[in-house]
Amino acid sequence: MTLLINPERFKQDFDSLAQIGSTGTGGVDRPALSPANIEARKWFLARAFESGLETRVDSAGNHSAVLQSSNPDARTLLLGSHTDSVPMGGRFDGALGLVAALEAVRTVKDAGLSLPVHLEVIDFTDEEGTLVGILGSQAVAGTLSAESLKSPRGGRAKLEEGMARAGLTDDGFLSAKRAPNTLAGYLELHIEQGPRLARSAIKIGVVSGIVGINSFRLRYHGKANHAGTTPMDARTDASLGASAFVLTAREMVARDFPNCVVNVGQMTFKPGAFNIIPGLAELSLEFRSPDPQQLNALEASLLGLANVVGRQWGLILEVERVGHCDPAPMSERAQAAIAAAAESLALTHTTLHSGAGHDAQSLAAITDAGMIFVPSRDGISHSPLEFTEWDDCVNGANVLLRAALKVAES
Ligand code: HGY
Ligand code: MN
Ligand code: MN
Repeated sequence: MTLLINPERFKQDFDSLAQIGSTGTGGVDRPALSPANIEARKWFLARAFESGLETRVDSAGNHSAVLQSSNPDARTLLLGSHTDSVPMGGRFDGALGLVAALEAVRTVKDAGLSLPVHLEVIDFTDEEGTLVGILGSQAVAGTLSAESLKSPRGGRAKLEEGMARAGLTDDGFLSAKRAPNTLAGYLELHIEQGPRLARSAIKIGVVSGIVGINSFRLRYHGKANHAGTTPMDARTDASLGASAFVLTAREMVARDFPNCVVNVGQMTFKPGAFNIIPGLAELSLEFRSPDPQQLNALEASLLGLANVVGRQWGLILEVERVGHCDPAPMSERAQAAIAAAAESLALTHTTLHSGAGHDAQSLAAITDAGMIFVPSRDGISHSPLEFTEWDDCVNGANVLLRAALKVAES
């Protein structure tokens, strides 16, 4: 097995995609179903069509490029990732994996290989959760609930806006499930988004499992009042409870859940004026654990803490669950194929767990799912500073190609 991707064509595509929604500072701003994300998906289908691949869009808005097997009853090996980004994100997160998958399938087509599987490159809708989170892949896995569409972490209004722009419906999302017996597996190349590979100078990460993520919107209700005339000891200031919660939550997790993380990415005070004591503080709470039981324990501790802090500051706490995805182990079969592919290219590799969420954790529910990591410079991601050396990108794409051939033949 000596097949290699075409690095020039791969780079040309990667750079073209990075122009769509470019921040001008090295990153991209392509939130799910935004005009920029829709433009990126159109670009993907056009490139796939030019390459002679069959293009499809399913009822969850997942965009695909397919290289059919000569056997019409063959199962499908999915190679995917996502073109949506976090606001002001990096140009590698998601995009690298999708363009590498397109390049790998084109390489198979150019080589005239006849495989016992259909190869399908797939761009999943809203991986990042600016609307729901791993939305398109949950739809394919059949694990998406109607509930999660009603109160998504990006807000129902923003979800409806994106759905209208892209011509999507709740029913469409809920009817996009693929039958597990039609699939031969799922592979995804992705940047590590952390420092481990870069620090160890190891070239390839074989992902063993992916973290579980829960999200809540917390609202602390206090009393808006005059910022100048209200005595300091007579205030019911929502901002104080919110701030106390953020600081104590961090201390608690570092102390009691050292292998977990917690983040408050948004905090809004209302009415929101210089001279009004905030009557409402709204926080976006997200926390992660590699273990399902621990994720539940972490949730109980954080919500318990949020209640105690609310009482301490005389505030009423409102809690709304806006997201949940289970931790997922990656398939041994996929991990073995990835490790063998790395060895066939004389690339060092190590097994590691993903602290980032990915579409692969949805697909793990219905098929053999595997992920390949390549190093992130200084471990930075979800920032325009996100960067991976191009040689590492090419290595990742070649490992994806060869792992796909191994999964296809096994
Ligand atoms: O948030 C994450 O972990 C991933 O980048 N979507
Ligand atoms: Mn990603
Ligand atoms: Mn991301």
